[in-house]
Amino acid sequence: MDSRDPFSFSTRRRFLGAAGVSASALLLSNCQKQAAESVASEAKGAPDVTLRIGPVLADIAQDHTISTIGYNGSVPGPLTRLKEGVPAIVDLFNDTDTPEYVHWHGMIVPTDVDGAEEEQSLVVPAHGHLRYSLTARPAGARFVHSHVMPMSDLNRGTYTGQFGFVYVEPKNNPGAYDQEIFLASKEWEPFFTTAEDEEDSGIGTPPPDLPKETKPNGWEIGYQRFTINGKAWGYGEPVRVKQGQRVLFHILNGSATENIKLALPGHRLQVVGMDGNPVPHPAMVDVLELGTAERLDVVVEMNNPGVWIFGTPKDDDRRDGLGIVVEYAGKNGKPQWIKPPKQVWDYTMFGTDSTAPMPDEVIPMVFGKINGGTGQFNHWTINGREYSEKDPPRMLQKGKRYRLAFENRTDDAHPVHLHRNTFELTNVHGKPTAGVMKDVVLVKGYRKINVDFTPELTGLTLFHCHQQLHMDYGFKTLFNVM
Ligand SMILES: [Cu+2]
Repeated sequence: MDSRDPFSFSTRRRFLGAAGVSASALLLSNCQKQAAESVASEAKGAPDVTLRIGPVLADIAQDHTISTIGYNGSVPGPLTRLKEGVPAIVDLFNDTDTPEYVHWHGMIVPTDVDGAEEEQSLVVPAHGHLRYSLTARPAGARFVHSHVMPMSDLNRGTYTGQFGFVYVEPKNNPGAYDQEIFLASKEWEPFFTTAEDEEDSGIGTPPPDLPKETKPNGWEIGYQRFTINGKAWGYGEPVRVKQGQRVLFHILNGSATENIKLALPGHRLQVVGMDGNPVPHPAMVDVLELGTAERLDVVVEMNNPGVWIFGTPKDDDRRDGLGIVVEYAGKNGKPQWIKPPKQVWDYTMFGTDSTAPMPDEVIPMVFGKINGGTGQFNHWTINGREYSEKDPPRMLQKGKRYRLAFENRTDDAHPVHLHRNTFELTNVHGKPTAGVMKDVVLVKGYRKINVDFTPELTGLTLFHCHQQLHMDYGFKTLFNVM
């Protein structure tokens, strides 16, 4: 296997033996109370992962440098490779003036190391250090990102460059490909706008009993620049391929707020995994769709020699950088773009049509919106309530199967995420499905989706919309697993 990661680097890890590091051992506690560098830790030895949070200047396009916060001086941060089931020592340094949370998205880990304030996870103090051990699982494409609440501050949280791929290597790697490429998309230079995203394919019909809006829509977020792997297309190195190769792409939507589409002209894209988990029915598509924080594993047969833009079908965003060049050996010239056919993304294409087992309990989750009015923020509700830390978490029992029945009574698409668990899509827009395992699902406007999960780990578990502005203004809730 020729593994050339476009951003491969210095963090290939040495895996320590398990001596002194039990799988579940949390090696540091009370860190929130520690002021800074001198954190005493029982986790001895060299770290397997080091992330240093700090300012980054990144050249993202010709004559265009951005100033942001990132991991280890680059955007995205380094690709972190971990081995499934093997404990790893993690060192987190924070060179900024504000405390940070580093969230291991898609991993089933204890609350202390999950990196979410609502779960009372360990914090990385301002100008401080945090060390702990975690055991990575399940295998597949995960990622790490800031989990602070930026609210109206567009220089914090997921609006910054604090994100990076985590690949949890499976115990058995099928390896049926010639190259493995990691692609992470990102938007930069966010600004407040009143313009709503015009294109939202797959929206449903508003329910007849929906009350009439009394206020106009509040702030939305727009962006000036777009990148894949930190570069506008044509500026960074292309993905270099040879005719006849099978290329496995791991793709991450690293956006704070945007749901995106991607197409590679002249090629069909076989989706083999979603959110890092293999799908039961790998299906061919022309256009990929990724809600905020979703990942896709995609196999492409390179059988159309040329120089192509693997990019967004949205002309404005592609003009502003959202894409990467795919260049066949021996081919050169201007990268080509061809508008892909229209396609409605359908999760059930990748599942089986069997009916999932009945859950022990169904938990209705109705998403609502309270328009903020011009120059204000919209607020978001689950079952009629905005998140409040005063609300007691909903209790769940470890080992029971729960069904979250999402009903989106808003016209926005919500990429909703459950921490510390993997869920199974069991019904999409009224159609039963099974076998698609995810940790984020994009619930389009006025649509219903059911997901089932069986909590394996006790403790607080956060559920939220991954659209940062939605999460910050009410769209989250806590479970507590006993
Ligand atoms: Cu949302």
